[in-house]
Formats: sequence, C-alpha cells, structure tokens
Amino acid sequence: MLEKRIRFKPLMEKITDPDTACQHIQDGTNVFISGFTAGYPKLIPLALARRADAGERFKINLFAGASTGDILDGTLAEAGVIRWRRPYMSNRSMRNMINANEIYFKDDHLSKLSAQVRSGEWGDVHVAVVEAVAITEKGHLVPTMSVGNTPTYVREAKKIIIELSDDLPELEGIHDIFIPEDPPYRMPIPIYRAGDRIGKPFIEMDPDRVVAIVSSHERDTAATFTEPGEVSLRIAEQILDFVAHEIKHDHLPASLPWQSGVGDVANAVLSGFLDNDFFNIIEVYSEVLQDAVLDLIDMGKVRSASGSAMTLSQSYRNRFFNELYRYREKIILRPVEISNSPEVIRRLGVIAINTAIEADIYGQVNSTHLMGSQMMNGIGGSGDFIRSGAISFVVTPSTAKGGKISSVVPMVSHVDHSEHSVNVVVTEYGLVDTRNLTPRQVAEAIIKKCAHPDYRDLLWDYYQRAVHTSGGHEPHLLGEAFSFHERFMATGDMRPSP
Ligand code: 0RQ
Repeated sequence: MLEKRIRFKPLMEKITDPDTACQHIQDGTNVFISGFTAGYPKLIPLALARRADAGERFKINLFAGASTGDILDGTLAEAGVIRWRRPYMSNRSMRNMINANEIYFKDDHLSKLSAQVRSGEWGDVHVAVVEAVAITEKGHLVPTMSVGNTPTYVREAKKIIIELSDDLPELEGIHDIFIPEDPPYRMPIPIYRAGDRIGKPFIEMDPDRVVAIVSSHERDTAATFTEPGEVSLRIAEQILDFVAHEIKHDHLPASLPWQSGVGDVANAVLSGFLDNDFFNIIEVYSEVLQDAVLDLIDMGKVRSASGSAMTLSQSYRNRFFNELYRYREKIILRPVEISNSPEVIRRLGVIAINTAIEADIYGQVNSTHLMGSQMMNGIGGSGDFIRSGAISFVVTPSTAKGGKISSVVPMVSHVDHSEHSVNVVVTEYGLVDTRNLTPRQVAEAIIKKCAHPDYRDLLWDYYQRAVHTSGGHEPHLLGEAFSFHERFMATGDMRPSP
C-alpha cells in the first residue's frame, strides 16, 4: 500500500512506526494537526498517550482545524498532556478539563485561524501531524476527508509527520486547495459560484521537512445518523416555507446557496429538500457536509456542494467511497479559511442556518456557554456564516433538559452573535423574522411565537415590567435579566415552583 501511495520515492525512507515518529514531539512542542470533524491523525496521539502512561511528564500545545474524534482529543486530554487546545472541540473529557481550567482554550472564528498562524500569532509551528491518502510524484499531499487549516499548517511547519491512511480510497480530485495572500497583498478570492474550483487538488509540501511517515488503518469515528426528530423537522419545515415565500415574493433570489450547521436540524433542513417540489436544484456552500448531501446528489437536486469536511455515517461512507467517481463532480473540500470566508459568503449570498444554545427576547444569541460559564464546544463557523450570510437563521428547540430550561431567555448569559447579525429566530413553535422589526416588536414576537408555552407568561411579565420600569429602546431589568438562569442553578428548573 505504501509503495503505491508514496509516489515521491525519496520519502519511502521516512517510513517508521508511531512510537519512533512521536519522539519529534517533546515537552512544550506546538503540534498542529489535520482534522475537522474528520481526517485527524490517530496513531501519533495514541503513541503520545502511551508515553504519558509510561510515566513521562510532558505537555504539548495542540492546534487543530476544529473538533476531532475521541481517539485524539479524548485520549490526549485524559492522558493529561495538553496545555493549550485551539480551536473548537466537542469532546466531553476535554470540555471538562477546559472548564476546570486544566486545559487552556481560546475560542476563535474558524475563518481567521490560518491567517493568524501564518502571521506567527500562535507561535512557531514546530510539528504538523497530518492524515493523508497519498503523496504525489512531486511530493505534495492529498488529504483525507477534511481540509481545515492543514494547508497552512503544512506550509509553516518545521517538521511534518504523515499518517498515511489505507482505509480510504484515493480521494484525489475532491479537494480544492488555495491559500490566499495575506494583507496588505490579498486579492479577491475568485469564487463567484459555490462550485468554482480555484486551487490545486493537493496540499503543496516541502518533502524535505517530512520527518516520519506511518501507515494507518485507523478510521474516523463515523457520525451516527439518526432520523431527525419531530422538533428538528418542524424547525426545518418552517425555514423552507419561509425561504420559499421570500423567493415567491421577490425578496430573495431563487438560487442562493445554503449553509447548514452540524447536527439534527441541519440534516432535517437538507432532508427537507428531498420531497420539496419548490426547490428543484440547490447549491451548498457550507462548512461540514453531512449524509443528507449524498441523498440530494443522488436525486439530482445538488448543483454543487462545497465544504471543508465531510462527516458521514458508516453506510453513507461506504456509498461515498464506492461511487466516488460520481460524487467527485459535485463535492469540493476547501481550506476552512475559504469555506468560511466572510468575503465569499457575502458575495454568494449564503442562506445560513445555525443552532444556538439560547436566544434572548431581542435576538442576541449564545452558541457556546451553558449558563454563561461552561464552555460547550466553541463558536466554530457559526459567526462566519451568521454575520456574513444574506439571511441568517438561528434555530433552537424551545426548551432543553426536558423542559427545565427555556432556550428563550430575557438576556442571554453569554453573547456570540448579536441582534445586528441574527436575522431570523426559529423554534419548533414559530419563526420570527427580525429584519424589519424594532427591538420591542422583536421581543413581543419572539415571546409569542418562539418561546415554549410554559415560559411565555414569565417572559411576557419580565418584558412588560421592563417596558414600564426601565423603558427605552431595548427595555431590560438589569437586576432580573438573569433570573431564569439563577433559578435553574438554584432549583434545577427555570420555572418557579408552583
Ligand atoms: O446537553 O449533551 O448533556 O444532553 O447542550 O444540545 O440539543 O443536543 O444540540 O448537539 O445540536 O448542539 C449549540 C451546542 C447545539 C452546537 C450546539 C444542552 C443539551 C445538550 C447539546 P447534553 P443539543 P446540538 C458551524 C456550526 C456552535 C458552533 C456552530 C454548537 C447539549 O450546535 O456547538 O454553530 N454550535 N457550528 O441539553 C443549557 C441551554 C441548552 C443546554 C442545549 N439553553 N442551557 N444546556 N443544552 N440548550 C457551521 C457549519 O456549517 C457546520
């Protein structure tokens, strides 16, 4: 396998085992890894954990594209070897350690990271550890199921370790790698349609900096696909009806591309196109492509689907790999600074749909912190799309934790997206288009249409007293704005006991 996939023959002599390869990583090493929900290294993390298990004391600074699998984030967090981790993660052990301040974490907009690394803001790129499917005749790298920040990490790295996967078919032709110049020399990113290819099908690499290649049979942890639940279906249905209505009334052009965040609602929205006659053909300009994209392609409903990664459940992975020749025409994986580029998102006029933890009555949104303090996953690409989309939907089930938490609150306990970026708020109960409403009209509509019936009177009471006591453009009662959260923390329920 290695013979076939390492087409630049001088690199054959770099083949080694993970324990030897990971000796390039020592205490204080800045380790920049491939990976963006998929396509992350697996063997080097396990080898590092073995060293920690054997009693070696060291800490590394770990920089990825976004979240990775348990084999990486979970294993290394539990081994206690991570000092810094950036950006976005979704691993439970790592999250607990971040919240305990045992792992340092800083949350950034994903579109900005590569440029920050190139400018040196994150420190030296000591070692890049990347998963790949092949090394080309000229010594360049063909990545796996994600691109993320890997092109920049590989370009900046002093040393490169490659995990060459033999679990994946040769994915050549899926990727479109383009690194823009940095300011003040940056030119427009020349993407005018979601399906435009502007770069190369491989990541340029200096083979002299490759210090080790290991052969890997490990797989990404496949996403588990569950049929979207009733709440997600209801949210998706309202969004599709609303956009269809806007198009019919000439408020939106018919051909804008769609971005849909990760998770149940995202899948439900895309699945909603399957039996929808109004949307005959769509374009996807998103961050992570999920199962539903393949169904839509099979139905002939997708002109092109662009993202930075593909996270597929096992049966969809098999389908994708078996019929790669067909999907390759439609699917493009780009660096995250391109998939999430505010310039491109705004130019294309992306319809953005992202999930919130909570929204407040005026439309401010918290995507990251539970009860204001506890980091969940991170802002990811939500800010890139919400701020720059032609129209941005923020969706959330109206309650969490079996109804004990209202996702509509007087004031969000942490702000990721302000009322100025968020256009439409949707729960399973209703949808509010805030674009032409005053803050007071927004509050009245969100309380009446989006809040769960259990919480409407409480929210209405808060709002009415705020109007009469504080008044102003956006009335609040500062002493009470977090009373819902405080009550939950005191009693385990945002509803007052009867
Ligand atoms: O907790 O896991 O303990 O049960 O939060 O909530 O309902 O399972 O929703 O998995 O879709 O995640 C916003 C976190 C939603 C995610 C967020 C609790 C709830 C549960 C998860 P448990 P659900 P999801 C980029 C897209 C930011 C990044 C982003 C996210 C857990 O979507 O990380 O948008 N987004 N990237 O019980 C306390 C509340 C709560 C709450 C939910 N109000 N208070 N806990 N939970 N609401 C763009 C792309 O294109 C990909």
